[in-house]
Amino acid sequence: MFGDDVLEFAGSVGDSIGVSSDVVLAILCVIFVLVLIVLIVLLNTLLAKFNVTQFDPRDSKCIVIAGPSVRNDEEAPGKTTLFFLLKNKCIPKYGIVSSLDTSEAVVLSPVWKLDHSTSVPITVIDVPGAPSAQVELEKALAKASAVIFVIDSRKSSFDAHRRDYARVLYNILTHSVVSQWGTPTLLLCNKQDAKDALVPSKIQTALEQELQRERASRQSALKEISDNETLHSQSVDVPASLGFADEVFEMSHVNGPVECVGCSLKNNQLEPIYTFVLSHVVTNLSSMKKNK
Ligand SMILES: Nc1nc2c(ncn2[C@@H]2O[C@H](COP(=O)(O)OP(=O)(O)OP(=O)(O)O)[C@@H](O)[C@H]2O)c(=O)[nH]1
Ligand SMILES: [Mg+2]
Repeated sequence: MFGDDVLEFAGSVGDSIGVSSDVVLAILCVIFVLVLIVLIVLLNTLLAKFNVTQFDPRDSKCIVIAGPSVRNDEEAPGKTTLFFLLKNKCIPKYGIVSSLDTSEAVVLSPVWKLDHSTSVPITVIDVPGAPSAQVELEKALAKASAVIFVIDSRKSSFDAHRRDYARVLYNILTHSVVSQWGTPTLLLCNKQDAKDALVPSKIQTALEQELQRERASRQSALKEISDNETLHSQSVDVPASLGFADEVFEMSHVNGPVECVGCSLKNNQLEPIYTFVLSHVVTNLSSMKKNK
């Protein structure tokens, strides 16, 4: 068999170089182990280089509420308002102040039913929009199975903060886990009750244009850095880019589904959120259960 062939081979090599077959066998074993180690290291390097994760790291029952923070509380998009509405079905009487910390709650809704029977508990995380919460946001996005990006639709507010919206949305859509696993994202155009509220389709188009600008400015900054680094012959880690470099950016170029809907949280309009979570989170749980 194969073992006999190896012994015979070790014997003949041993005879020809004047050592015992045991020594040849020991040398062959060492070479085999070394080759194995080199192969494992090479495979690991390749997987890390192409950012390949073998398993989905996301929590299948977790959604994240995100969006920028603004200086003026009146113009805050309404992330925490949404969080309280989902959690308590009402907004606190004492009002809401700008968030400093991440909040988390397990929410049950009669709409989020698995196979028309059991209500599925969903963990909702409200991450403050302040730049100091960037690390918190990255951690939350790494486990989110859906993201709700909240926007103040009022023209005056949206026009004043559209660059902030694009910057934060760009970071979300190019987050390594979100882009690799195609995490579904809902662009929630809140405050539709206001007279000057922009319709969701207008907001989506404006964000697409702004994201394209953001992409161009990041790419030119990156090129400058990489030119400098090349001069000093160091390698640069290239962050994920959004969409296709040579095409005008559209939300449909994003790896995961992106939906854009309007609502007024002030008027308790939670249907668009319930529907989104039902079709992108709860329905997936149902198919995961069937595949078990
Ligand atoms: N007109 C109107 N105002 C709303 C609506 N939803 C929320 N607001 C108001 O908009 C503001 C939103 O505040 P928050 O919910 O704290 O906003 P946030 O996104 O959590 O802000 P940060 O925590 O600072 O990042 C509050 O003053 C709400 O009363 C809405 O549907 N219509
Ligand atoms: Mg808040």
